[in-house]
Amino acid sequence: MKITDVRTILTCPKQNYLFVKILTEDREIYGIGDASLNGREKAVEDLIQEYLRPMLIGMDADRIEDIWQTIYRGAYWRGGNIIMSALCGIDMALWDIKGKRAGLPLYSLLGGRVRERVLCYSHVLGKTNEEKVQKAAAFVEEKGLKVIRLRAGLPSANGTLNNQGHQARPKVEPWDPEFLADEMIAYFIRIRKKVGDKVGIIFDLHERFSPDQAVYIMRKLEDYHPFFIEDPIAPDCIESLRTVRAHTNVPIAFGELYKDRYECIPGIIERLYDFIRCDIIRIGGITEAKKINAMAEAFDIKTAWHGPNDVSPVTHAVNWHMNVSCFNFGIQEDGTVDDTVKKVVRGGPVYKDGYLTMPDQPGIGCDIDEEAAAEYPYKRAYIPVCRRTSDESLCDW
Ligand code: GCO
Ligand code: MG
Repeated sequence: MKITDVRTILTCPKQNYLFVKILTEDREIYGIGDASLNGREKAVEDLIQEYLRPMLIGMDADRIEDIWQTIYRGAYWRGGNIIMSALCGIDMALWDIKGKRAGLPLYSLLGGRVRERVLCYSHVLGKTNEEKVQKAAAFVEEKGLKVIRLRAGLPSANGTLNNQGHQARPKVEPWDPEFLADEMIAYFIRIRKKVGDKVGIIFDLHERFSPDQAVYIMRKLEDYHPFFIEDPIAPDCIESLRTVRAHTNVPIAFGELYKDRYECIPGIIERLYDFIRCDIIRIGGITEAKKINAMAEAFDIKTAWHGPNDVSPVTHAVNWHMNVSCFNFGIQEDGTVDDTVKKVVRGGPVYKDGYLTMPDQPGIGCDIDEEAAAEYPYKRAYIPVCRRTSDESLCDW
């Protein structure tokens, strides 16, 4: 079945998203994918429109692997966030088409169900850590959560949503890793005491600490049994991850910033982490995710795919299909989808009592209302940057 067009839908219902829509010679069958790269959406759109669309028109939509390799290797210059995000938008849309043609949900194409529902965790939100400590127990109770997630940061951990205005430059947030380790440890312990021992607590250190600082925090938290510590350090130096791993026995989740399977390899074969948590868009989509998943399974590493509030329901749905069909699933991050986003994107996982489910539908099971999307035009927005209050130097956000 030939590809007849590749369209991009750039929209900002609360958050900028870049969706891909691939049309085929069967007018009834099209695929939807997500190519959103928070803070750099237009660069991805240009790559798709200027270079990928012309070469994809006329290609056989059934040949997902061949198209993936052609985009990845065929350009000679390979990898990186912009290329991999574009590749993901196309890859997801092709899997969606394959599912619709077969009349089967994506999970079925991936091997079929191995579980009925998907254990998930939610972010404890609030303007200050103090507010989060106060709210945590009620939040767990009301939502029926089995696992919650905290983030190291000051003052708010509301992520990057609510970017309603055009931004001329990134917002600057304060962060002093040298002086805040003890405060972060105390924060975790206070939450543990509030929610009790039965609730899992994930602590996302968000690449914000150096290896020595991360080890200091993690060792102090060993007795408070974190579900896992997420991205304790930046991913750039594998030796640093080896150091962290060697000095603490707390479970580690890693890889939110990885861009392909090759970056995952050293950590997987040395078991430097217990959970791999790539972002499915960043690594080039379902085709790459299933390869990473298979490598991780062989080394007893579980999955915890990236899926916060600023990820669209299309990607949440893809995560869900992966989770429900892969043996080595660990847990899934569940982003609350804003009501405005629901006007633009239909479908996606449904939350109930700590788990996610999705109704059976062919393909990924999501659609974009293009008229609604047009009512929320793109607004330039950046991911914030962190600077130390002490000397104003830049540190990892
Ligand atoms: C997480 C993440 C996110 C990212 C965000 C960037 O949920 O684990 O670290 O909150 O910061 O997705 O756009
Ligand atoms: Mg994270």
